[in-house]
Amino acid sequence: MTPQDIILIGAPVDSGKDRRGCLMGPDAYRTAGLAEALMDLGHRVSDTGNLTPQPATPDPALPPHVYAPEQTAGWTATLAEAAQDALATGLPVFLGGDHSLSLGSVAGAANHAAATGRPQFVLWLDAHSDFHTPQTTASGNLHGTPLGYVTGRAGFHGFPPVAHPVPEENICILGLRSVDAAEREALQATQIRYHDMRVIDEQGISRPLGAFLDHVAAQGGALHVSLDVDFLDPSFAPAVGTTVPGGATIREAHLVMEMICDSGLMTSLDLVELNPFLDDRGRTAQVMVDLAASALGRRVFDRPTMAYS
Ligand code: B3U
Ligand code: MN
Ligand code: MN
Repeated sequence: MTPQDIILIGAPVDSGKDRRGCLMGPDAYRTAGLAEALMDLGHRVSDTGNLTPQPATPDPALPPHVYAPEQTAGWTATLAEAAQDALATGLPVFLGGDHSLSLGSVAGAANHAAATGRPQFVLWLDAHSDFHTPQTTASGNLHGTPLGYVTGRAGFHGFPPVAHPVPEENICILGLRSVDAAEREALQATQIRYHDMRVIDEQGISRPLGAFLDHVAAQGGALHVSLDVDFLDPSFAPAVGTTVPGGATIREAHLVMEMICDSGLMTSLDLVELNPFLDDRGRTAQVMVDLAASALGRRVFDRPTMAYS
């Protein structure tokens, strides 16, 4: 892979759910050697340190059970700006932080894509669909809402307006095995490509992913990849608050990352939901670092690029 300017952006977002610990994520990735792994691949790597959220005020129009909305709204504004700025000079990797950081990282990426005349695409690797709005979430946890926000669903009172919603048909979700009823109903009415673990069991992971990557390439798109720790099976990646058995294996996850790398399409990446407080001697942090390295060029042997669909 040609050397990239990679910008590590620490985003210790911990407001997207009531269980604490994701704020330690950025330092766990640093400790597990993310920058060194990417430099070993020949990339130029800078670490901007950790962001802090802008102040924001709670909006009374939000349902009262929504957890810490003003903090997440502040993070969203900060992260959208950081994403847009970083994309002007390189490939940002957001070190989360819980998945509510993606309200900002994806919105900012979409702003950058619009400014450069490219369509924005999103690959969501997750056990959950994260397609709630503040009105449909039963838990009140905003880490379950980023795809709702960036597609422009209504109800995000007090959050920055989404200047460039990501078109539904530009989104692919892989790894689903926990979808709430309200999300399922809403998702089924969209053009989003969503694939649960049954599809992966029946078809393998390269079929649905390859078809999506071919589509992104044909459209000349920019691709944001959002990797939730719980995409992986908890037996390999225990450091996450919302473990769901039956997830992707290490091998499936590396194949996903290698295919993303071969496609040459990835323009930004989130590493989210790592809770180091729940980890087992850093093994989940290490798996996430290894997956990021695969997405950015680490491999055993080169192989010719091929179309999958
Ligand atoms: N859909 C549930 C669970 C959940 C979503 N994202 C995570 N968990 N990590 C909810 O609370 O919205
Ligand atoms: Mn998620
Ligand atoms: Mn999840």
